[in-house]
Amino acid sequence: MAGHCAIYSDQIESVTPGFWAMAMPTTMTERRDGAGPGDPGLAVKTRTRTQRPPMYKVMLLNDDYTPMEFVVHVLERFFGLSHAQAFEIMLTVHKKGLAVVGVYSHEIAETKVAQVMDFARRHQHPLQCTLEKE
Ligand code: TYC
Repeated sequence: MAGHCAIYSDQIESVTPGFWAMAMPTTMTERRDGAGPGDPGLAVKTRTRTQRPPMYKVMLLNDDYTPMEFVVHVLERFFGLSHAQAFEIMLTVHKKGLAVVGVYSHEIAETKVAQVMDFARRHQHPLQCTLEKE
């Protein structure tokens, strides 16, 4: 066929840089910096946003039966609080109904809740501990 020539890309060893860009329709060659095909133009900066992992509040709930000293002990043992800090937070839970006792990654928060719930159950106290996404 006169004037017709098929070129297959796997038959070409090397082409001038920009060859394919020039052959392509403009919609395939538009650049964010507005430079034309084969034009080195300006470097385009891509902003990468580093996501912080979600954090979880661990909360203690009040009830009418768990002894105050037991709650203070739980706060010292599982949340690393001093006796004074533990007593203060226990009183906040007692008066307000609940309090945040710590903020952790999901895995650590789940572990704290499981430890407290298990410890309370083994001592036959109804103490409840939950987590909530911040
Ligand atoms: N309200 C309980 C009492 O009067 C004490 C208590 C405090 C219980 C905090 C649970 O998370 C709690 N013995």
